[in-house]
Amino acid sequence: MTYQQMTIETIEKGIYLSEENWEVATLGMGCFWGPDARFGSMAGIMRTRVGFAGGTTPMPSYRTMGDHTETIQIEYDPQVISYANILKEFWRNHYPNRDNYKGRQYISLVHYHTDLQRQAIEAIRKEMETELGESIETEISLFSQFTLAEERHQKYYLKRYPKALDQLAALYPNKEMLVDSTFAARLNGFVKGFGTKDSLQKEINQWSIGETEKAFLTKLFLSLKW
Ligand code: MHO
Repeated sequence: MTYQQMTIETIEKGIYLSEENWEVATLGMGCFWGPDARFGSMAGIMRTRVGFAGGTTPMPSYRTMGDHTETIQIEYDPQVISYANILKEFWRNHYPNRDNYKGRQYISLVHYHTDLQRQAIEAIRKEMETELGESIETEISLFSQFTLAEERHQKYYLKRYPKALDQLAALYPNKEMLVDSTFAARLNGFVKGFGTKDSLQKEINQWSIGETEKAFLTKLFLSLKW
C-alpha cells in the first residue's frame, strides 16, 4: 500500500467514527442520479447509494426493475442534519404528484425506517402541502428492502469525469469503497453544481480527522482534473 492509499484509508475510517449514531433514509423522487448528487453535497449526509425499492419484483436491476421505484438511500448523522430537513429537501425538489408515466419507476416515495421517521413524515408532509398549496400524494410506507443499482449508476455525475476518477481509483482499493465514501459523495454533488470549492474545503476542516489528513484531502480535491 502506498502512503497515499494509507492516508485515504485513515481518512475514511476517521470520518466513520460516529457511524453507530447514523440513521438511514430511503427516498424516491424521480431519476435517482440527481438526488444522489443533491443529497451527496449536504453536510451531515455521510453516505449515498442508488437502487430500487418499494416493489415486489425479485432481484430488480435497471432493465428489469418491475414494480420497484428508483430510490436513493442515504446514511446521515442526525446530530448534523435532522430527518425533518432531509424531508424538506426531498419535497421541495421534486413534484410529488407527477403522473406515473413509466409505471412506478419515477413515483414519489418515502419509506420510513422507524416510528419517529413516520411521525416526522406526517408532520412535514402537512407543512409542505401548505407550501405547495396542494395535497401531496407521495407513497409513504414502511421500509422493507432496497436493492443496490448497478455500479455505473452510483455517483453517476462523478463518472462523467474519467480523469478525476482515475486519480481516485489509484487511491481507493475498490469501487465499493468509493460508493460508500463521504468524500466521493461530495465530489459527485460538486460536479453537478451543488456546493462550492470553498464550502467543501470548509466542511473537510470539520471532519473528525487529523490536520495532516485534512491537508491531504484538500490538496487532493484541488488537484483533481475535471
Ligand atoms: N436520464 C434518463 C433517466 C435515467 S434515470 C437513471 C432519461 O431521461 O431517460 O432513470
